[in-house]
Parts: sequence; structure tokens; C-alpha cells
Amino acid sequence: MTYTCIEYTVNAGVAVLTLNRPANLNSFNADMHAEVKDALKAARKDSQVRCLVITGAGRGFCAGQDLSDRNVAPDAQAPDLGASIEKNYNPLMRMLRDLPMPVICAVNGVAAGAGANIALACDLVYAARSASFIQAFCKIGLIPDSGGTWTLPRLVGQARATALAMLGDKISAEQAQQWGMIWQVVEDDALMDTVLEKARFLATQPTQGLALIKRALNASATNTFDQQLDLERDLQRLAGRTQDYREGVAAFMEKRQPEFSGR
Ligand code: T3D
Repeated sequence: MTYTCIEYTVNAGVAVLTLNRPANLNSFNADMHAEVKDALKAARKDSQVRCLVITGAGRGFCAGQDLSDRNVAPDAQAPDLGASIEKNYNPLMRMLRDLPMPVICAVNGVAAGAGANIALACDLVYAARSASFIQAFCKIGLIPDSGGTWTLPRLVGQARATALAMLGDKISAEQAQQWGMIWQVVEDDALMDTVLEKARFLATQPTQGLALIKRALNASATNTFDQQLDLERDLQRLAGRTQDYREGVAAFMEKRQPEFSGR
């Protein structure tokens, strides 16, 4: 597939997916949805890819749905936004969360609407100091989608999630970090270097083990303590069968640095 709305590169075990419609703050149209899905599938299939970075081109990260794609003329038929969510946003969010490798979001600028919730669904979120987060949905009569009503209360608690969703206020990167919405704020000009360094490090780590950590933490939001103990048992069984577990223990015993293959 030829990409016109995104860029996708793979280097040293790290795939970088750049949303690339900067004139529209990288908002999503149908083509971008198709391209992002294609790239996520490629990352999943490619055994060389052991960490994925998502970022945006230009001054924004992503402004959510491209509103110029919506016909809201008084005489137009009401659009079926449920169908749009079912076809595009929900599959995208499921693919993102199910990727068996760490996903880092480098939030280079404003992240609004679905753009904010895509960022917050990533495993590690780094944001440029000048970046911001806006649950812009309420300003156009919509509800947070792309998992926002699930992710937000879990990250920041019900009171803050409700205020963010109902007021649609812009939250600075620093505030987002203080509230535990994101992992780290980085100076603007250091964002990509910091994220790529971390991504390259993660790409040398036990990829299957990291994928199992992700599965366990994601499941913990809805599991009981007992269910989670059972899941940990099952996932640890899988982790114990990887080559990287053998290598980790052997390297420790031999007092040397491990060389993880991701298998
Ligand atoms: O429809 C469905 O399928 C349902 C699913 C919905 C998911 C959603 O994401 S709904 C929420 C959609 N997003 C928004 O409501 C955000 C709209 N954008 C904004 O509120 C502001 O642009 C920002 C707060 C994000 C940034 O503000 P600012 O002042 O930094 O930039 P700007 O001047 O508003 O935008 C710059 C350009 O990007 C501008 O174009 P221009 O005038 O230079 O030609 C603006 O129109 C364009 N742009 C920004 N956001 C969108 C957009 N164009 C289309 N769609 C956008 N979402």
C-alpha cells in the first residue's frame, strides 16, 4: 500500500508511524484510517519490529476526526457516527492495544478528540513540553470515543475524567504528567531523540515478556484480584517458555549482559 497520509519506517527494531496531514493537524480521514491500519498490521507481522513509536508531523499530534469530512448541512441526512466508530476507530484501538510489543506515543503537539485518546492508549506516553491534550468531543456535542471513557477514569479518576470530558479544557503536558495521564514531559527539541533512545532500548529487551506484561496490566482493569492471580500464573507459564527467559537467567548466573532475541 502506498502511504499518502502517514509515514512508516523500520530501523534497528523500531517502527515509527508518523501521522502526516499537518495542514489539518493530522486529523483522521478515511485514507488515514486505512493506512494506519495497514501499518499496524505490518508492524505486527514483522518479527524485526520489537517496539512501535507513534508521532505526528508538524505542530500537532492529531486533532481526531477530520471534521471537514462530515456533512452537517441542515438538509443533509444525519451521519451514522456509530458506523464510523465501528468501522474505523474501534478496530484501530483494538489493534493498538493488542500489539505484542511496547507502543510509545511521542506527543509532539496538540492531541485532541480521538487524537488524545489514541495517545493515552499507548503503553508509554512522552509529550513535548508545548503539547496539550483536549477531550474536544463535548464542544461538538459528542462523547469521548476511542476508549476515552474507559481510559480516562482509570488514569486520572472519575472526578478529573468527568471534568475533562464535560468541559473540554486544554490540559498542558505538564499537568497531564502531574495527574498520571502520561509518563514524561520532554523539552520540545529533545522529544524524538528521547523517545527513539527508549524505543531502541525496548527493542533489545524480551519482547514476548513485555507483551505479556501489557496483557496482564490491561486485563487488571476489569479482573478481580483472584482472576488476576490466575492470569499471572498463565502468562508467567508462557513467559517461562521463552528463549529470552533462559537467556536472562543464564546471563545473570554467568555475570554477563543478556542478549535477548525477542523469542
Ligand atoms: O465523526 C466520527 O467519525 C466520530 C468520531 C469522532 C472522533 C473525534 O475525534 S471527534 C473530535 C474531532 N476533533 C475536534 O473537535 C478538534 C477540532 N480542532 C480543534 O479544536 C483545534 O483545531 C485544536 C484545539 C485541536 C487546535 O487549535 P489551534 O488553534 O492550535 O489550531 P487551528 O487553527 O484550530 O487548526 C489548524 C488547522 O487545522 C485549521 O485549518 P486552517 O484554518 O489552517 O486551514 C483547522 O481547521 C484544521 N483542523 C484542526 N482540527 C481539525 C482540522 N481540520 C479538520 N478536522 C479537525 N479535527
